[in-house]
Amino acid sequence: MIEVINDEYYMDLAISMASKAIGQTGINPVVGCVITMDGSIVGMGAHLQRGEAHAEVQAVKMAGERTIGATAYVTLEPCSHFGKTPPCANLLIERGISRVVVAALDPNPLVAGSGIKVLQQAGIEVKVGVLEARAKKLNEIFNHYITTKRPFVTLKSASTLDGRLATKTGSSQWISGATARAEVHTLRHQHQAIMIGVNTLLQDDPSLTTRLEVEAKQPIPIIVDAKLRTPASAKVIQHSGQRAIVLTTEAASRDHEQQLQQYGVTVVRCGAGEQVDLHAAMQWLGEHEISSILLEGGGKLNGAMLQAGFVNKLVLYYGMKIVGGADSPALFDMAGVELMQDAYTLEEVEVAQVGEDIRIIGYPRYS
Ligand code: AOF
Ligand code: ZN
Repeated sequence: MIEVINDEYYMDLAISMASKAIGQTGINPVVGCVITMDGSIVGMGAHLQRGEAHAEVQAVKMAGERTIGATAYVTLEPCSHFGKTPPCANLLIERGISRVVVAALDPNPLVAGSGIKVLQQAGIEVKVGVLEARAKKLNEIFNHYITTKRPFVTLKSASTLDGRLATKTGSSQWISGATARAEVHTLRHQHQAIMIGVNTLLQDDPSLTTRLEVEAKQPIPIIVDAKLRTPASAKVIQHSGQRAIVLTTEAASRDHEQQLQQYGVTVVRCGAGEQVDLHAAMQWLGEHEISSILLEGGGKLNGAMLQAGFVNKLVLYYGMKIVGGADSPALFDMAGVELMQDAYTLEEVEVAQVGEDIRIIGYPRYS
């Protein structure tokens, strides 16, 4: 195939650079920038870490003198505000860029179109919307967090074809094959935190670490534990790459809280009810700059999070197995809806074969 060289061609390169940085920019977006002049690429850059240079700054640096009359391709609208770094829109103007091609607007209320305006007022030709759908998906986490101040939650599961997480005796290894299990570690790398229920912790004692062929980012373990039953000896407390957060209620034992704190655990009391108040929990996590969570179940927590409207995306692996059993743990253990028309439905569904398993990705519609 011969790829025709046009605006999409260079934007594709910028998106590609940004996409490899998913998971490493914290609450910031991933952004890529390519600068071209006289038919050549003269600068490239990506935003790699919060607090560090924005993509445009990196690309301009590489381009050096060759920015006057150049075109800049940016996956996200250049910023117009003073954050941890000065505004990129001003930088592009100062460096004499004459044309800016943008994939998607920045939903950050501090920017939201004003970056484009600043460029246009300076007489720069601006084109918006090149590969926009891809660019928006690339920053689905950032776009959600910056507008709601709550974490983006991806629910990941491995279940049988009949929607069970284990057999009636609790046997669960393995439902999905090696290829699917390897993908899960990439998902862990790409999320800031990983959430499980205390029942899963007590049953499986998982380590919740990211294990890849290369060095990977370790998510913060979050345990939803109303009665504070998490033992200090649990692997997530003793061996995880990051200090755990345990979400509990007012009634939880102060002594046990102190014991967990000795291991660096943060215990957060969310509500005074029987269950952890998920609204309070999500609020707290958002305020503490956790912008993404990989939810790895159990069925009760999956059900509660879905019912509360906090699940933004589903990545469901189905092993080609049927186990039956009325009491086998279900993927969504919740009261259930009365009528089919009240079912939770998924949008933008993607189905793929992954090794011997099927992977379904979708976005729940809440209305
Ligand atoms: C861009 N290019 O590469 C990025 C942008 O705290 P700061 O200074 O890093 O600013 C963060 C905000 O800037 C972030 O919320 C988003 O609106 C924008 N990010 N903008 O032009 C970049 N990373
Ligand atoms: Zn910027």
